[in-house]
Amino acid sequence: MKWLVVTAFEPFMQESVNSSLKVLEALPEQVDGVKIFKMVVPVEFYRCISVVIEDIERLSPIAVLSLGQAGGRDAITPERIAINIADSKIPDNIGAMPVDEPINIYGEAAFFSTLPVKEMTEAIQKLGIKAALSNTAGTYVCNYLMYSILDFLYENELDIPAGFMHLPYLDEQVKDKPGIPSMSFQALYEGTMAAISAIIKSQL
Ligand code: PCA
Repeated sequence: MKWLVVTAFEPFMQESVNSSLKVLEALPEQVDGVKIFKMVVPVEFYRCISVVIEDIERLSPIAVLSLGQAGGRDAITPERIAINIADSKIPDNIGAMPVDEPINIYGEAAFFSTLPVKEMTEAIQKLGIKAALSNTAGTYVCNYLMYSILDFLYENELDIPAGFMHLPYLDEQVKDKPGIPSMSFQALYEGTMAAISAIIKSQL
């Protein structure tokens, strides 16, 4: 059985939904013969990674795609790089707010995504959905999870491609936020499916 692990985050800050979680919940059980293993991750710096590690080891998936919400972005953005720093201006869901803190004091400065980020971006754009390759996943929990997964795979010499993709707000989330960009659920869902197909294609 071939698995693709897809993770998404719980809502955070004052939001009652997270666009990445809405998309995760709607994903089919299987894409192109590969089973999708869905994981919901808490928006907590120090716990997010421990939730995913066990299943990655157990399933030995063909790849790991993590999803998160980047409120304010106007495009679906595969992330190129994760950096070894947690530097937060807002608390996580249990109040932690690390400042200038290395994620792993013995770790590499950064890790590049090992997913086919350009193919993912192009596959989304081909559908007429706005997508762009991003060169920063920020310094909040999403970057923390992306760095920690890549660090774990590197340290354990596991040859599993992994990376992150940020999604804009859903239309319903910006009703009280004038001027802030958003996308329809359909666009976020279809864009994510296109990225998943690109990942699977690269692993065949
Ligand atoms: N987005 C946040 C954390 C959880 C999420 O969905 C981020 O970009 O770091």
